[in-house]
Amino acid sequence: MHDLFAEPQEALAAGATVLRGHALPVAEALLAGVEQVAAAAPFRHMVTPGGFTMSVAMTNCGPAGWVSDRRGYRYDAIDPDGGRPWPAMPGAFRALATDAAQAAGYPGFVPDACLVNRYRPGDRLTLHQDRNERDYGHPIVSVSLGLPATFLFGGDRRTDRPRRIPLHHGDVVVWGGPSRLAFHGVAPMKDGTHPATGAIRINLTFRVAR
Ligand code: MD3
Ligand code: FE
Repeated sequence: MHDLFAEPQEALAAGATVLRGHALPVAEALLAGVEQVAAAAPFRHMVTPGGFTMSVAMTNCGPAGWVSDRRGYRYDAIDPDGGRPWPAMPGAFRALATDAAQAAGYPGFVPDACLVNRYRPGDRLTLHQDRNERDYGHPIVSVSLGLPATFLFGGDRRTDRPRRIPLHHGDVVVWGGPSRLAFHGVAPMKDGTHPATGAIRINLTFRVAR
């Protein structure tokens, strides 16, 4: 049983909650899971529909994987690089996502998709909305591991000036309700090393895609 009052819980915006350090007790297990997933479905740089290669490297686990290519963005059960289903979602991943969602007020969250993002210094994610999921009634749970990042949290329009939110190793953010379709991104990563990952940030993003 997770103690709701044992850690700082910041309301970022309506429906969005930062759980500082929530993943610290399982960080090593999560990173071991990332190694396992990447052994079966290696990190790759996807291409956007507009023809740009993303600086962030990605892979997936679970029944539905997020993919991008010249044809568009979508979820697919098959890894286009390997031609096989994405690796299973490690139990520790699903348990953490369900627990964090519950702690933020979203009971019964069972993700079918986990996108694993790998950032190196200089990498960034430009402002975007997550709109490839069927039902925006489900929240998104994100877990930060390794190097810190500056998360950019905007509004309903791309032109709304984003807030800058520092995210550190072990932080978990749950985005639901009115925040679910907010524009967001990650500022260019600074140089550095982290004891758990070296010069890398890993972000796990859990979704109900279908
Ligand atoms: C706010 N990843 O994979 S996770 C993504 O740190 C993505 O790798 C970022 O944006 C990363 O699509 C941010 C946090 C996140 C995810 C989804 C959101 C924040 C969100 C959806 C709506 C609002
Ligand atoms: Fe996103």
